[in-house]
Amino acid sequence: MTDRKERQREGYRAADPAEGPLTTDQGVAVDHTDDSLTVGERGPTLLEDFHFREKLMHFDHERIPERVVHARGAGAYGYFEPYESCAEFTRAAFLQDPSVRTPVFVRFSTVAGPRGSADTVRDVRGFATKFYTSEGNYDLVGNNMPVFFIQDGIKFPDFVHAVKPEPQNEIPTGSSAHDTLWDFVSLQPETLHMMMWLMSDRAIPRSYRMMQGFGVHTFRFVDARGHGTLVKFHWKPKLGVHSLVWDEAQECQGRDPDFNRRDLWQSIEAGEFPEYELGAQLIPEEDEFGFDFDLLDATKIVPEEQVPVRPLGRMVLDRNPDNFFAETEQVAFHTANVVPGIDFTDDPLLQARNFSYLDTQLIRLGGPNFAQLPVNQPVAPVRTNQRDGYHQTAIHTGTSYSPNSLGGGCPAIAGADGYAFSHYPERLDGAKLRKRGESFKDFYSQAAMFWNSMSDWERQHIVDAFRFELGKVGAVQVRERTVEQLTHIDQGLATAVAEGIGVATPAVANTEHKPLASPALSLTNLHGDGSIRTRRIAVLVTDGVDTGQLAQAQEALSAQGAVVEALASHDGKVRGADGNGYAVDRALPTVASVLYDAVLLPGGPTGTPELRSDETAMRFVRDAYRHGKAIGALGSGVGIVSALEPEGLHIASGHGHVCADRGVVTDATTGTASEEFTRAFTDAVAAHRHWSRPHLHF
Ligand code: HDE
Repeated sequence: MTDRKERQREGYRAADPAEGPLTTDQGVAVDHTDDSLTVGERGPTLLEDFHFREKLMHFDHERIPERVVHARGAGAYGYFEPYESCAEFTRAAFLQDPSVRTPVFVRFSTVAGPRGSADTVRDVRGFATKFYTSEGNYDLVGNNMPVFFIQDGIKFPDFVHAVKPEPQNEIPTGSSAHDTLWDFVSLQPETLHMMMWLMSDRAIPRSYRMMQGFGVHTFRFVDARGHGTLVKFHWKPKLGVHSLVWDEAQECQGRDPDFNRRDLWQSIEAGEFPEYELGAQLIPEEDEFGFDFDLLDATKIVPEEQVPVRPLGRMVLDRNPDNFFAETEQVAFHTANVVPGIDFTDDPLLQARNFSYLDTQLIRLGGPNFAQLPVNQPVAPVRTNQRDGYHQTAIHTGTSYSPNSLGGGCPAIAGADGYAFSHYPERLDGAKLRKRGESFKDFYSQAAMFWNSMSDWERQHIVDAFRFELGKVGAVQVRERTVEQLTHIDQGLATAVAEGIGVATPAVANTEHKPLASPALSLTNLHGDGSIRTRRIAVLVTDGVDTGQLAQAQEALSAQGAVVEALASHDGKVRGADGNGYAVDRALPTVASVLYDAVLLPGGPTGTPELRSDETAMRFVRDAYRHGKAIGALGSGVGIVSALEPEGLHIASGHGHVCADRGVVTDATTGTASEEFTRAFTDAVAAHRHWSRPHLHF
């Protein structure tokens, strides 16, 4: 790797331990690290055992406080390159030259759960990017949802206290389904738009590689002449936006709590680099007040149909970190890490963040020198007058004040050559007051817009999510108040939720809002490149499997970038119908359908009855079916699909005929996996889920 960040990291990699003996922290060689120094074989441990004491002392201090929010995350390095110069809007150096790649580090996270919590909880996902630009670090600290729960940062401690586990018993872990959160929501209606997103499938992404990212706030681009343009940032994943279903997400929490983290790591290791397009909604300053809402209100989006997203460039994540703690845990993002050409607006949430992110690192990273940590170090030269403090690693020489003559006046103040950051000279005038502006007070229109923009199945999932979450709330008045709030969004939604949680349907609210909709919000319109790259396809095999047919199908799917794994009741090999051994990738008891995107059932003269009597295998197929996943069956494998009794589905019966019906692709022909079959199965996998399937149950 040749990028500047990589060369910098290289200088920090600790020497390969294979090259010398174990030593103490002081470099003294150690010949024994398994027993402490004692008086006789059974006597007390001696204080003079400096190796033992140092080892324990260090171990005792291995943990640092976890992030108060976004504690659980996973990170990766990569690069960003613009498609063309954005000089028309911003002078930011990293957005000028398509031939210049800027190194990045991205950390994805959940918000509410602690470091050891499960990945697939219902939650917002953080999407924080550090650009190591030639002009210093720029951090775009976003989420996978474009709005936020609150409008003013002063409410953040209240919101976080409400969403975190109940204080008396720290239950539930990483879940919003409890009384205090919904109590807060029902009393603070600005949360409702975000709650709609949280109850939607956006809150259970299939993969960090398959979710959008948003800067959330309105920021400001500034061009070389000092002219400003308001901007909203968007990340779009190349693979499209895809989610799990709730039942599956819950099972994943037990089957693989590292589901999203593992997916990111494995994809990068396999050379399947996650890719996202950075886009911007650009709004001329003179149009700032041309909307039905306030651009400074982070609980609102600017509909893409109103202001299209202009593609700016692409980001590719191509390297996993070397050390989780050193890099992913110690990375310190800060919304105020901006570079010339990018500036803030007066969004009160953003203003609060500009204080909080710097402040939080002091407790988390133990002092003011965290910018010296390798992952946080800019690749741009750093020359400050900051000195001393905990964990100072630099040996500064010379003076550390300005102005000075003894140090030759260094470091000098940047000249007017356009290199330095200069704050946007926004004109402001007003009385000091604590008051939420009237332009922030419409809490329901965009929540309703979100609801209006959903397809039927997305609506059903939202209703189910509300029922699940409120169904875990003990306080009846909180359930009632929340349903009452929902009537301001949509009476049908409120009624459906009320019926599920046993409270009376409240009277129709007299809120009036325009019947807004934004098709860009529905997952049905966010399919990405439509490929099956990195999709995990399970092939269930037993002795007697038709290996020829299987190899054909496997080859065709792998050629399209899918990850195909053969699963059997045991590890090792199964005996194919041709007598040859066929390698098993994983034993069924160690995996589950929820860890795959699709399942393929190959044929074989003796295979099928055996598989049918294997309850683990049958459950695998049943789960894939009810979670809406693609199922392919060949030859006698078709019998397994029929055994599920999927009422009303067209399933192949005779020879040479491929049936594809709502993601169930069957071909009863023995011996070959036809091109027609693999094409139909590929399409079914690419569609992600098949919601119109009869009797889906989540
Ligand atoms: Fe954060 N947030 N936040 N947040 N946030 C933190 O900073 C905070 C908000 C986001 O991977 C903390 O270093 C306040 C919005 C991400 O390291 C802390 C407010 C958005 C991450 C903090 C917000 C975010 C954080 C905790 C309201 C989306 C993880 C640890 C005014 C645009 C970054 C840390 C990582 C982390 C404060 C609201 C995204 C305490 C006060 C809105 C992705 O500083």
